[in-house]
Amino acid sequence: MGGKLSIPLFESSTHQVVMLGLDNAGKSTIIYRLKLNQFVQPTPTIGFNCEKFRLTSGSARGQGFSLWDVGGQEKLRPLWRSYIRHTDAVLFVIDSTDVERFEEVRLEIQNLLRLAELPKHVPILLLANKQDLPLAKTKDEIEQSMCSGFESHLTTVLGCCAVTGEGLDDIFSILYSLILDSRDEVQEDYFNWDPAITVSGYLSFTCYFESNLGGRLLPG
Ligand SMILES: Nc1nc2c(ncn2[C@@H]2O[C@H](COP(=O)(O)OP(=O)(O)O)[C@@H](O)[C@H]2O)c(=O)[nH]1
Ligand SMILES: [Mg+2]
Repeated sequence: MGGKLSIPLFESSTHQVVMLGLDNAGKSTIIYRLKLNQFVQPTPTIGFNCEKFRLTSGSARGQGFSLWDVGGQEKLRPLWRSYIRHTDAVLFVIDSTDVERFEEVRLEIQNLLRLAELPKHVPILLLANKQDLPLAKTKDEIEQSMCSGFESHLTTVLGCCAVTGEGLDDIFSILYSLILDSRDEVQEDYFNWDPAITVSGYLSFTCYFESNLGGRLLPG
């Protein structure tokens, strides 16, 4: 009997997603919930965890995701910088009840955008976690207080609860569509280059070269 040639129906690739957020936001609980489909009481993350997922249904069917759960304690946050350089998306988790630390969250997000130079094509999915608790701020309240200054990055906010799994069902489809939309934007930027700017840049470089460097670099 001859073997069947199997041709994949969907393009398959693995997307790198880094999970950031202050300690106690619920990052590890979310990753366990997604992996095991049950609540696991986590211990504080030292360093990082990485879990791999491959989707078998939904709009992200066939896609792989590596979720990097990076420790959020203050002394570990400088490590975020090295994770965001090669990521396809950021999943930023917020404890929606911890209003006292909202300012700290805002500062960390700003640092991420400005100091750590999160590449412009990397989208951010904010998870307003712990929506089961009575004092939790709603998704809209979190969006209003956290999302100014995000203009250069595609951003979506989702409310969720890592204990019950509510709000996490479509997380990979949403991540996948954010990643695709961001790539489209990068391509548009690339094709929208202005020939006038390129030509004037070339001319000014040529003038600069001839008046400042030419005499010293050209033989004779
Ligand atoms: N009530 C409630 N507790 C949560 C939720 N998500 C996480 N927790 C709890 O918050 C604490 C910190 O969670 P953890 O995943 O370790 O946070 P991490 O430091 O961001 O990884 C743990 O006691 C979790 O059980 C949630 O959605 N609702
Ligand atoms: Mg953790």
